[in-house]
Amino acid sequence: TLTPTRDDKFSFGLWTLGWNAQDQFGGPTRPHLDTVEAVEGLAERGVWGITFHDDDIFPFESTDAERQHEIDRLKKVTADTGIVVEMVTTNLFSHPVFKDGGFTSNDRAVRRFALRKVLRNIDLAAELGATTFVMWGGREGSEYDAAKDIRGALERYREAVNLLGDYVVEKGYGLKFAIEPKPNEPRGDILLPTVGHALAFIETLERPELVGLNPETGHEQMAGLNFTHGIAQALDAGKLFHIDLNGQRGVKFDQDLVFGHGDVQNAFSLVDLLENGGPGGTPAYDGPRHFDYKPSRTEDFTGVWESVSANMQMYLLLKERAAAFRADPEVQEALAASKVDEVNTPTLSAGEGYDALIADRSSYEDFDTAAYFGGKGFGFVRLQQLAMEHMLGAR
Ligand code: 3MF
Ligand code: MG
Ligand code: MG
Ligand code: MG
Repeated sequence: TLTPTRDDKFSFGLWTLGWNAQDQFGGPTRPHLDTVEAVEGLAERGVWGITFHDDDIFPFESTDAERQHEIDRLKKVTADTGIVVEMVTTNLFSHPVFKDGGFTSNDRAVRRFALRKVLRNIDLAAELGATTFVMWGGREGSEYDAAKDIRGALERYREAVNLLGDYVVEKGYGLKFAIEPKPNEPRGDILLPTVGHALAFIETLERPELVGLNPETGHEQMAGLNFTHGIAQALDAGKLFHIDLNGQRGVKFDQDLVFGHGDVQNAFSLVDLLENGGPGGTPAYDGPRHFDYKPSRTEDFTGVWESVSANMQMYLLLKERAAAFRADPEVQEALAASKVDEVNTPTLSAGEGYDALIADRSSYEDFDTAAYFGGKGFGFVRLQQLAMEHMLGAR
């Protein structure tokens, strides 16, 4: 069934459907969508959770009373609809004060202000019962190599994340952090540009266990990388704390298309990994299926709501197609012929070390390398064709 239910754990950023569609070259093409209307519409469509930046629900310069008023409205509509606030994040990229970054601005006073803004929002995240706090450092970077001491900036990034770790531990909050990598846009180059860079950085923190990743489809694909590979490596490291699903077509600006409306083959392999990549074909990830996309600038509110549903339908459709692919006896035979599962067999036998490997003549001296020239192939093309036929509903 392609009808979403809460059990599917779909969630949306309020900044996605709420976007008023302004871009670098043109103003808004539709009004901002109010929080209460957005949450009600999501709940009606089977959505389970929402996420937001502080500035999505109360403007940057709000008074304490205005801020509280908006928080109360959000609390009421989430209670009325049963929608969960699963993740909260802080906007350290829109206001002019952050033009050279938040945690890594060259200006120390800005860095202290950024930390205070985040600490305040961590309290709000905990109060609303969120379990993940995302950090997308969109302005942490540079356009000019002469303008930024990258090692110093990474030190300051680490100092900031370490302080936030102290805070949540000492306050007893049940929150974990998820860093969201992106290679560029809005900065010319952004720090922690890919999943791999962020994984390496996390290991340098005081509390690496508190910090994981929130990878976004389009962000990896903007760098020409394979998102499914990135997610697999994040899972391998135990760091897939959250995910931003959307669509991107190639190496260009951050398109934020509907999930599956970009590289659909990669979307298929991703859903297959998330849903069937765990032990014995179980899901490999049990967190929110979170969409971070933008309803295109061409759309009116009917189109906005259609795009909301399209994200979930694409996910469910690909999940159904991946299940059909896995269940097909011909696919199972092709997977076996391609030795896809053999990569899970350790290369050394139990207890075998290099001495035994060197003593095994069949591994080298007697190994028939010549048989690989013109010999049996792996059959990967046939396997991919079967995947495509399932994807396109031809099987
Ligand atoms: C930008 C993004 C961000 C982050 C958000 C935290 C505005 O390309 O993807 O969305 O996802 O700041 O989740
Ligand atoms: Mg993005
Ligand atoms: Mg994007
Ligand atoms: Mg994102």
